[in-house]
Order: sequence, then structure tokens, then C-alpha cells
Amino acid sequence: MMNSKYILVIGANPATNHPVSMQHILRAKEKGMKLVVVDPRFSKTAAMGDEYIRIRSGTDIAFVYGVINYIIEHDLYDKEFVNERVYGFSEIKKEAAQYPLNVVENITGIKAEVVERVAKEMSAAKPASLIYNQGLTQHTVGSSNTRIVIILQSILGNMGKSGGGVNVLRGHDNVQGASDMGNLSHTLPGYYGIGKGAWKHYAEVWKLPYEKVVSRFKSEEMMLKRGFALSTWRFGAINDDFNKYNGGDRIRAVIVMGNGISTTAMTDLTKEALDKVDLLVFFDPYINDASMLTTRTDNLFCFPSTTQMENEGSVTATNRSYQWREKVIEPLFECVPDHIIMFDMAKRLGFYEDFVKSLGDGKGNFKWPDDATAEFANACRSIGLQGYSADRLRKHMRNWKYFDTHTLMGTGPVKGEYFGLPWPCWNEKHSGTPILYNISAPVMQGGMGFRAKWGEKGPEGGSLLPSVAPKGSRIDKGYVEVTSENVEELTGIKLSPEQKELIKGRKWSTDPTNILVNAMLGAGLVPCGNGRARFIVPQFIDKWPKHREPLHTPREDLLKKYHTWVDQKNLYRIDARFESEQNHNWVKDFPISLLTGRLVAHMGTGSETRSAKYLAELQGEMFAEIHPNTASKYGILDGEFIWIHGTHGGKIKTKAKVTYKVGEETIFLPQNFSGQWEGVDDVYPFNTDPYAKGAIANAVTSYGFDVNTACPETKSGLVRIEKA
Ligand SMILES: Nc1nc2c(c(=O)[nH]1)N[C@H]1C(S)=C(S)[C@@H](COP(=O)(O)OP(=O)(O)OC[C@H]3O[C@@H](n4cnc5c(=O)[nH]c(N)nc54)[C@H](O)[C@@H]3O)O[C@H]1N2
Ligand SMILES: Nc1nc2c(c(=O)[nH]1)N[C@H]1C(S)=C(S)[C@@H](COP(=O)(O)OP(=O)(O)OC[C@H]3O[C@@H](n4cnc5c(=O)[nH]c(N)nc54)[C@H](O)[C@@H]3O)O[C@H]1N2
Ligand SMILES: [Mo]
Repeated sequence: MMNSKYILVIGANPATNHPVSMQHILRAKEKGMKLVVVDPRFSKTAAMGDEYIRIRSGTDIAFVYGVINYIIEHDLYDKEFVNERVYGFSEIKKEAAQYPLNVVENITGIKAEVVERVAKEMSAAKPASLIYNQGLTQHTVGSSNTRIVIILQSILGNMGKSGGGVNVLRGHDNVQGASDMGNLSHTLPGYYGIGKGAWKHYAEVWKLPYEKVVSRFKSEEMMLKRGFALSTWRFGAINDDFNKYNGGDRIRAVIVMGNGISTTAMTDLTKEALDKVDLLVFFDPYINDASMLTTRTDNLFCFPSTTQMENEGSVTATNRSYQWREKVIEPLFECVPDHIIMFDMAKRLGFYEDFVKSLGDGKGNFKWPDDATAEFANACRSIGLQGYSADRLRKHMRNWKYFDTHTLMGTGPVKGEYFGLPWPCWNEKHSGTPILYNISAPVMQGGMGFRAKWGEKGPEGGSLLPSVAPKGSRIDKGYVEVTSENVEELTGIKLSPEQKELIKGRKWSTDPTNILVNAMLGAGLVPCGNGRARFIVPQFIDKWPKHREPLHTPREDLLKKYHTWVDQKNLYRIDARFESEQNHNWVKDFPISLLTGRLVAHMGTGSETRSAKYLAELQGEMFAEIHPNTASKYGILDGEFIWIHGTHGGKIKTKAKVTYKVGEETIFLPQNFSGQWEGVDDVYPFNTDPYAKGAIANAVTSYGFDVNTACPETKSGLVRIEKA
């Protein structure tokens, strides 16, 4: 980002949420980079920017299409990049043509000349970067939002370049690592999915017969099904209608490890579910928020787990760099590290021997966390983690001073390696990949094309293979991923009969010998192939992004043209309402738009930070930001209490903060408070109250889920307000 000439921040607020990244951004600004912030709220980042663009929440696709359309119409796009490395341009061109400037202005509230200026300036800046985060993802169209910004950056030729790209500023410390490790219900670690092939790969990694893995499930069929998501489990605990997706029964027990509970939309549902399940268990260094939400008096267990300071292992940053974290102190009091809790659970559930079979000698003698690191490095070949080892990562952390803070390249003892070996890191000699899809570097030094995951032929005809390749490749254009079938043809080398036997039926991501990968590297080729960036995803409900109004929209007039999808069956085990929720004319009774986001002094649910007295002192109170005109319309003065009523039936009482940061039609609530329920704050068990307490924003967020990921629509809701 330090090399960017222009940065579009859209749906992120790094000045508050990523203060370290913000320093990199400001360094680029010192060198003349233009910083433009698109946000419904005048954020701290907007205050640091050169231009602030107020957008109506949930309309980013229309805005970005407006920019794309202008760029294409005025011939401002990177034709070389598009011709050589992109698939599906003509479909996007056609779709974008439906978003001329006046249409964009009507949908988004952004003036035509502003869209025009962004298009002109961003296409002139080489390179331009784009930063997004939760402002784009927490919508029914969240996954389409994430695609449209990639499409924009590809059309501008900004992908695979230093100072370009799409920079997703991630959430928690190590959320990238959690994602790489597959802490989700629809994928195994390394993004393998949960198909039979993926499970077989893992059975091999875990040194277990496939049948043994199957035997942990009710049936093989259930093993191959997506589980509940963090947003949908409540329905699975409350609503028997969804038993059909869940092996015939409701969720009976809930075990929570590292989630604050009140942070999911529609807290009323969470409360009901916590009350209804048979067993509730928390592993948390703090008293989890659930303790104040639930009214149950039995079968609730809170176990003290340690914090990250009392643990060792790797964590992963936003740029895919793995960082080794040393243990700072021994576990305090009776706190136990999470992995020990897991091992203990496996023992008590009777499968400990299987659980640790792939660690160390396979008989329970292993070194933590080294052997676990070796296990996931061996498993996650799909993203190229096989170049990792605990020793290599430790060495990087201990020699951090030998890395250039600008390029990440090392010298001295870490010469030729990029800090933290950002993946893919294809083998123990690979440098790591500091910039994805960069074809100006050789593959062994971090070069790669787009993955050729979808074969040669595009879904709408034409080739999915590009006409260019990373520097120094044996093949100077596109090629498919390497398998035992095509390895000799792609690499031009002859494998011995023994080698052939070892890799029979394998491909690069399932070959434990790494023969296929090493053969490709030797020929300067990318193991996962060299493909085009694909703008069309045939299996998605929208093959390419389309603007669709939020389920709770203040613009009923736009629904005819930009309505949502039909209701969806079995979205992470629930039948989710889309159309039937949208067709309700909510705005009549709930005329104010609800926006939620974060504060610098608190983290997530705030269980930790609101229990820290200095942070609680910095930000001690929950509040609702409201525009002066709206406040005056309701007769509300700054600092007075208001009631906010959500469309899902919840209500909260909080202080009004009268400010121009929000538009007249919007209120903003920070998501970092908890500890009050419907205006009452005496809800914690005796002596466990954090220092700072307040109303829970998610008590008034609306129903609604991303159609692909089930991420809740916490950035576009509607509410009703009144003076308390
Ligand atoms: N201090 C602090 N730092 C944190 C966290 C924290 O709680 N406290 N949480 C961490 C986590 S888990 C995460 S995921 C990240 C989140 O980081 P961010 O995504 O930056 O956080 P938010 O404040 O939730 O949302 C960012 C901005 O999106 C805007 N926005 C809302 N809706 C829209 C929309 O429709 N379009 C556009 N263009 N903008 C919109 C909001 O007004 C807000 O300013 O922060 C991480 N860092
Ligand atoms: N309305 C609205 N809602 C939102 C959002 C929003 O923008 N608006 N943002 C969403 C996003 S992006 C996120 S990530 C979530 C965040 O929501 P949560 O993940 O619920 O928030 P945290 O407070 O980070 O929760 C972490 C919990 O883990 C505990 N913990 C900390 N360290 C450890 C450890 O080492 N081991 C264990 N076992 N426990 C530990 C903490 O004490 C805390 O209880 O909120 C989501 N909810
Ligand atoms: Mo997050």
C-alpha cells in the first residue's frame, strides 16, 4: 500500500480498526497518494482522506458498476491486462452499461460528477489500490460486493502489482489463520471443501482409514453436508422445521470457544437458543457474554481458557504472512490453553489416539506446537503451505530486523525469503509470495498467475487460459493445474517408474511427496496452473454481481427493478427468507436506516476491552450517532436517552450523540457494547460485570443473510426511534 498512487477505501475504516495499516496508508499519502473514502458515515479514515463520498448503505455494486461503465465507455481500462488475463469482460461490460451516471446517482445518492471523478482519477493512477472490509461483506449481497471490487481492479490492470490489488483488512488477530485452518462449516483446512475427495485427503493426512472418519458422523451423507453457520445455528436450536437438514434433530448442545455470542445479528434469537439447548459450555478467559443473556440456571459451564499471551504458535496476518508467536507468560491461575482443552475433550469422547495419530511418533509423543505446524503444512497444499515449518517461521520472527519493512525481503540469515513466507510457499526453498498473481517475478520468487482451477474452457465459451505467464516459465502462456497425467508434458521432464508409482492418481494439492509441485517449480511453472481471472461464476445465484436492494430498504420504489432473490432453501441448514422478508414495506414503520461498526478502544463484543479499566475509561458508554436535523425532528438533545426499536422485535435504550458524521436518514451504533438488556443493566452474574456496559447493537439489527455465505446483514437495517 505504501507504493499506491490512489487508494479507494470502500466499506472499511482503518484509522479506527487497523491503525497499523493506516500508518502504511498515510506513508503513501505523504508521497502524494490520493485517499478517497466511500462510506455512509464520515469515519475517522474519511477525516484523514482527500475526498469523502457519502454512499447509501448497501448500494456499492451500483456505485462500482457506475465507475466501471464510465471507465469502459471512455476507454480508460487496461486493455492489455483484460485481453491477456481476464475472462468474462463482455458480460461485465453489458451489465455495467445498465448503470449510467444518473441511475447510479438515484440508487446510491452519489452525484454523477463524483463517480466520473473517481473513474478518471483511479484509472489514471498507476497503480491504484482498493481497500475493503465489513462495510462490504455484511449485506445480503456481501459476496457479490467482494467480487465487484476485484472486477474493477482487474479491469484497471491493478492486480498482481505492488501498490495495487484488493486489500481486505481482516478482523481479529489471526482471522486469516482461522480461515486458512477452515474454521467454518463448509470447508476443511486449506479451502479443500467437504466433498469425498477432500475428506479422503484428510483421512490420509490424519493417518486414519476413511471409514474411521466417516464413523464420527451420523452417516456419510451428513459428513458431506454443510453445517450450520454462526448466524444460522440459533434457528437450528429453536426451530424444529430445520431438523430435516440436521439429521432429524435440533441442536442439543453448544460449545463456544472464542466467540462473544452477543455479536451475531438478532440477539433475541441467540438468547432464545441459549435458553433452549440442553447443554451450554464456554471456554473463555473472560466471563462470556452469554452469562448475561441466558436465564437458564442449569447445565451451563464456563471454563477458563488462556489468552494468546499464554500460548505459542503461528498467527497469520492480512497479507498471508505467518508470524511465530512466543509464549509470554505461563498460564495464570487454573486457565488452560485451548489445544489442551481440545485434547482433553478428545480423551473424554474416546478418540484421543486417532486425534493425535498424525503428530510426532503417532503414539501420543509429540512436540507442541511444532508437530501441529508440520501437520497443517503437510495438509494445506492447496494454498502452498508445504514450505512451512515451525523452525522456519521461528527463524523469521527471531530475525525480523533483517527484513526490509517496505518489500518484506530478507537479508543475512534470511536472505532471499519474504517475511513470514506469505503463501503460497511451495517448498522449503521457496521465498513466499508477497503479492498474489504477480507475473513479473519468477515462480520460485513469488511469481504466479491466477489459479487455473476451472479448467481450460470458459462457461460462456472461450478460453480460461491467459496468453501470458510468470517470468522465466517454460510455457509462456496459460496451462492447467498439474496432475500425474500431465506432469511430463507440462514440465518436459521424465519421471522414474518409482516416482510415477508414488504420484499415481494425484494432483498437486493431494500429492504428499511434493514430486508434482517440485517438477513444476523446476520448470518455472505454477503448480496450480496459470489461468485467467474469472468474472463469471456459473454455480452462483448471480453469475456476476448485480445490485439488489437490502432486505430492509428505505427505497421501496427501487424494489421493482432491484429486488432480492427468492427465498432460499437450506442455506447453511435453514430456509432463509429473502423475497418474503423484503416484500413487507418495512420503511413505513421503521423509517431510519441502521448502520453498525466499531470503536477504536474496544474489540468485538468488548468482553476483554470493557474489562480493562483504562480502555473502559477511554470509551465508557454506548451511544447512537444521530444527525442534528433528525434529532431536532424527534425533540432529542445531545446526551439524552432514546429508545431504538428493531424490525426483528428487539429494543435498546441508549444515549443520543448528535453529529454530522451520519446522514439525516441514518443512525450509527457501535457493535462493541453489551451488558444491558432492554434498558436493564443488572444482568451479569454477581461480581463479573465489566467496567463499561451498554446496550447491544445486535438487539436491533435486522433479519437477513448473504446468499452465499450466510453472513448477517448487519450493515443495512431499519429501525424506529423515540425519545426515552
Ligand atoms: N478497535 C477495533 N479494531 C477492530 C475491531 C474492533 O472491534 N475494534 N474489530 C476487528 C474486526 S473483527 C474486523 S472484521 C475489522 C472490521 O473493520 P471495518 O470493516 O473497517 O469495521 P466497521 O467499523 O465494522 O465498518 C467499516 C465501515 O464500513 C462502513 N459501511 C457500512 N455499510 C457500508 C456500505 O454499505 N458501504 C460502504 N461503502 N461502507 C459501509 C461503516 O460506516 C464503517 O465506517 O476490524 C478489526 N479491528
Ligand atoms: N452489528 C454488528 N455485528 C457484528 C459486526 C458488525 O460490524 N456489526 N461485526 C461482526 C464481526 S466482523 C465479528 S469478527 C464479530 C466479532 O464477534 P466476537 O468474535 O463474538 O467478538 P470478540 O469479542 O472478539 O469475541 C471473542 C471472545 O473470545 C474470548 N477469547 C479471547 N481470547 C481467547 C482465547 O485465546 N481462547 C478462547 N477460548 N477465547 C478467547 C473473548 O473473551 C471473547 O469472549 O462481530 C460481528 N458482529
Ligand atoms: Mo470480524
